[in-house]
Amino acid sequence: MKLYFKPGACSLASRIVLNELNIPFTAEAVDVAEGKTESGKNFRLINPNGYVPVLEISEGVHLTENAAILQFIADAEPTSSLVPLNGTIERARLQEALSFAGSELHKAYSPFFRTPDMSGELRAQSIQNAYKKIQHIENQLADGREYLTGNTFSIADAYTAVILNWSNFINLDLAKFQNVKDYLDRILSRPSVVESLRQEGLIEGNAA
Ligand SMILES: N[C@@H](CCC(=O)N[C@@H](CS)C(=O)NCC(=O)O)C(=O)O
Repeated sequence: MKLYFKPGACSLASRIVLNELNIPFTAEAVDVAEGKTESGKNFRLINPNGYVPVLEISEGVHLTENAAILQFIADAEPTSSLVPLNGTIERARLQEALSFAGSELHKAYSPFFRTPDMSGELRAQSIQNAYKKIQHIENQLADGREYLTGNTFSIADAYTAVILNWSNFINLDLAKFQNVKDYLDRILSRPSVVESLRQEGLIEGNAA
């Protein structure tokens, strides 16, 4: 399998899950602005939407969209605790958390990257919108659970943590969300996450 990625982008969630499950993979960086991969391929031919992640499952077979890719990877190891079995309420809960990450939380962070010099009223509104989505996670974690769907780490946590971690890059203060801060710290300290950050050059260190 090959992961097309951009360092630190949402494609990091797929890398975390691949590493968490010790699935062998290769990775190729994409310059999404230029529409070119590291080896010079036209990325639009791989994903006409022009964004990462893309998982190449075999020659010419490409899967896009975080929620689909994360489930596909984790379903390769059905006995792992990263995804519950299909058809169970637990799986539906996981898909609920993945949908929230993709269509609510991720989209609330997007304006900060689309308009990096955003300021004034627009930035204030974007912060309020992001806080509304983060508050939902804060509330979910308020019953003492360690992860979104209970006490085991899942693919939804990989995706959610990658997004929440962007707060550091856009100066979004998480101080009023103590549960979220503890949750993020817990995930960032997982060996698979540390290794993934290292592989993308986001932290220094030697291979695990
Ligand atoms: N709906 C897509 C969104 C993916 C996405 O937003 N990718 C961002 C990085 S986090 C990207 O590649 N943006 C570049 C662009 O849109 O040009 C998914 O869930 O996979």
